[in-house]
Amino acid sequence: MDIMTILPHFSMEGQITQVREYGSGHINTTYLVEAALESETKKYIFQKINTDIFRNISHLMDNVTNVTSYLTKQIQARGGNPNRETLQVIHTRDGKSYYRNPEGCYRMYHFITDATSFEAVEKPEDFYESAVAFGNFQADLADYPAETLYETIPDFHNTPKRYDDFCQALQNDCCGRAPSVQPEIAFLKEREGDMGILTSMLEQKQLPLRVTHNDTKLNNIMIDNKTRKGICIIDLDTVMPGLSLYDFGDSIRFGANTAAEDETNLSKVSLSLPLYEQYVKGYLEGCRGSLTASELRLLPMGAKLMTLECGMRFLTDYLSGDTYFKIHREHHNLDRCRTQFALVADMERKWAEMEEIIKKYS
Ligand code: ADP
Ligand code: GN1
Ligand code: MG
Repeated sequence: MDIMTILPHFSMEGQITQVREYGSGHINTTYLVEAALESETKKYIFQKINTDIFRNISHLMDNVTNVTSYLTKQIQARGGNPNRETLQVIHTRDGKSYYRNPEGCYRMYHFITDATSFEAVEKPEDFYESAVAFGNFQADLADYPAETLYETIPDFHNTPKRYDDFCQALQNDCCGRAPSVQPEIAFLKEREGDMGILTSMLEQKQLPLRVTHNDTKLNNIMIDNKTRKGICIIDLDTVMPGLSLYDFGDSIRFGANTAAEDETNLSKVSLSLPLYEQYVKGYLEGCRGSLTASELRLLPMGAKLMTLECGMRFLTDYLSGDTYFKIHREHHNLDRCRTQFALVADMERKWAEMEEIIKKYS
């Protein structure tokens, strides 16, 4: 891809001075672009969107522009700054939300300055603030017309469907890796009965379908460097109708783990109950009392199933030859799978405490 021929299609300002790969997302390829104006440097985020994973980019970008326009109005109404508090799409010079050439699809956002997306919790208060912000995000979108959102990845958090996909990959075993992952396969099979707990409650209308983010890892939120508040939720590719338990669960999976998602020393992996508690407190505040009794009761299950599902997705990708998640070393997806399963096992050990903490704040 020749970036320098693609960038001029976007309505960006200034003379480009630097382009470098940026961030550590597993899906898109992200660049920071710097451009000089007379007295300032402008920064932009430029992304090659993963078109193997997102099959309809026009629908995807319609979701992003519609959700960010909706949020912009709400932020303006409360006197906030939409340029810092939500993503802003930089359109192409012919007014489109993305640029397509034979090699792929590209988009550009304003860069949110003086803010950080963390790979791990440095201060518990930051995790609390991220929880408030993710809760607020859900509350802000409570009246968004959900039926107008496209499902950018169908069945994204349909855990039983993810299990079927895993079984299929296991049966195919296209890389001959199955014999080396017998303990991981057994771990999943032992928990087969848990997989459908949330989806069947959703089907029976015992849990409300909401507009949710669906990918609430800590590095998908910008924390303001000065105020340390969760200022902007990013990575809106998977904003779709979903369960609040998905958003809560995925944040716990990533942020309340005492180790990195790809840690190889599994003795470092555990659920930090103090971080879990900070998140519960912040998320419930951010949701502003909107969660039902069933949602509250099932928050620990959200954390467990999102962690189990993510581990299962890493394992499925490992069995399928690492075609979905970006990997940076051999067996990376297997390492990731193992941390997730170790975390699930620790949650099961700490189940009573996890439930107790929910009771304390509801
Ligand atoms: P992926 O889907 O691959 O995770 P993201 O959209 O999350 O891609 O972007 C990857 C990283 O780039 C983020 O974790 C964040 O650090 C950075 N980033 C993305 N958008 C912005 C933005 N508008 N301003 C500043 N940083 C951003
Ligand atoms: C991916 O895009 P990113 O890196 O924020 C994935 C999530 C996984 C996560 C695991 C669209 O998130 O579902 O939970 O990796 N996103 C997509 O780290 O599949
Ligand atoms: Mg991301």
